[in-house]
Amino acid sequence: MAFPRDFTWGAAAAAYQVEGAAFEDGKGPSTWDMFCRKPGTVWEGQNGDVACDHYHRYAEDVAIMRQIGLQGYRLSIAWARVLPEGAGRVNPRGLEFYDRLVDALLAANIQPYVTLFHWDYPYELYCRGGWLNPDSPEWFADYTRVIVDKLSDRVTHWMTLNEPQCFIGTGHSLGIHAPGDKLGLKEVLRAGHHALLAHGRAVQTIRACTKQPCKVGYAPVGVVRLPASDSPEDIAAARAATFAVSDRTTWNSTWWMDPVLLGQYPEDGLRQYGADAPSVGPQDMAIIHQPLDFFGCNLYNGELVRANAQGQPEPASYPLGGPLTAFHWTVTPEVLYWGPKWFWERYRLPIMITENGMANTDWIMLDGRVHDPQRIDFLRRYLLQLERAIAEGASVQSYFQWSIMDNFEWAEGYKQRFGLVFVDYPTQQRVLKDSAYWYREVIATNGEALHRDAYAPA
Ligand code: IFM
Repeated sequence: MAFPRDFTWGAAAAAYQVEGAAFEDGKGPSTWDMFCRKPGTVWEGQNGDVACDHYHRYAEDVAIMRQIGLQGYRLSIAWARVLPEGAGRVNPRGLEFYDRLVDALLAANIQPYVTLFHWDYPYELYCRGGWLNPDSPEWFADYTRVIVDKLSDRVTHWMTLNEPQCFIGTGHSLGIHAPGDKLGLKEVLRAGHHALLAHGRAVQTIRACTKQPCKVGYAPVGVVRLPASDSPEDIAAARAATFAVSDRTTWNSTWWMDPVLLGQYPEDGLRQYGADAPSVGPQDMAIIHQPLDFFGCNLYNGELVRANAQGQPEPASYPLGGPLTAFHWTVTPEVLYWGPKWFWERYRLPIMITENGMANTDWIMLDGRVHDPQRIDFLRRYLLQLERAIAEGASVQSYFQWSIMDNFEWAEGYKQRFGLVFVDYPTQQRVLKDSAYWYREVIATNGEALHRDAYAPA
């Protein structure tokens, strides 16, 4: 068995996607609260006002996590719940929610893994320029201080930003996520640079303010290209493509990882973005490049690549009729093999898989249960690949399934169901899916159950 004895099996969610209580107890608006109100932004005009009502039902949800046997739960903090204007005034009732949640998790023997920013940016700060404002890293550092002062007597695992590629690219360039902007590349990359500085300032703040030794990381998307075959040429091409900035979008790994983990923007990115690359102040890289304890990485799928006649990467087709999730994402389990392997080789920092999972067409069946064999098969295939990466030497410390329960899937609204737990939104009833019972076995056996071919759900 490759999974280390102290491996952490967990699941994840994010504040705006589950909490609800969007305008309660003094919470300020976030860009997502406002974005959802614009016609045509979210499927069926849905929003996160109620979501899974986790704000009120967290005790029930923690009891479910305990039933599944989770060892860790990755949650995020809603910045505007704690600082309604994003800066300045603290809302004690907002802070108390996270206080209660952390206590409940620890009482259930579940370690909280706290992400400081998972996309719900305070609306008032957005009106002051948001990530484009050069003060935005300091706003984030000040907010971080409030959270760390309150929770670090109990919280020992922190992540700064979730998926900067998405909240910068999807939110500020494509305009299909909050705040819904379609800025030019120069502004997009400037906003991104400020987000990276915010990461660095937050790490400094956590280290300075923590009340006990803690571990700090970061959770970008792992944009991984996968070899179309086992040939050494295709493998080399896929590896090269994984670490390349090959277009003028934000959708790559190294632009967002190299500054944080190596202290510099990648050369090919600087060439690719040219005059649109951000200007880097003399101290900027020192701030961004803080020592980290782990490298969080969200991995779902990867595009296939093969070597052309010159050995250069070129796109390869996904197999005809190959499996697709309900989101129409490809199913490529090897992303949990090549991703951790290559990221470990390049960055030499222990890895946490901070998100992985799939959207499925789940519903409560006539027998009252939610049968989701596709998700069990998906997770089993992916986790076997992760085990292979670990067996070959990649240092991987934990795995967080996305998501503990069905939730608000951003522009897709409630259409996509990623949860181990089914949520019937009109009644807020929770039903454990077959995959939740299966995952319980995986956790209880530290991965041994992955090798049982005919697992019959309880
Ligand atoms: O739901 C999202 C999450 O918020 C960020 N990573 C991808 C998930 C699935 O789309």
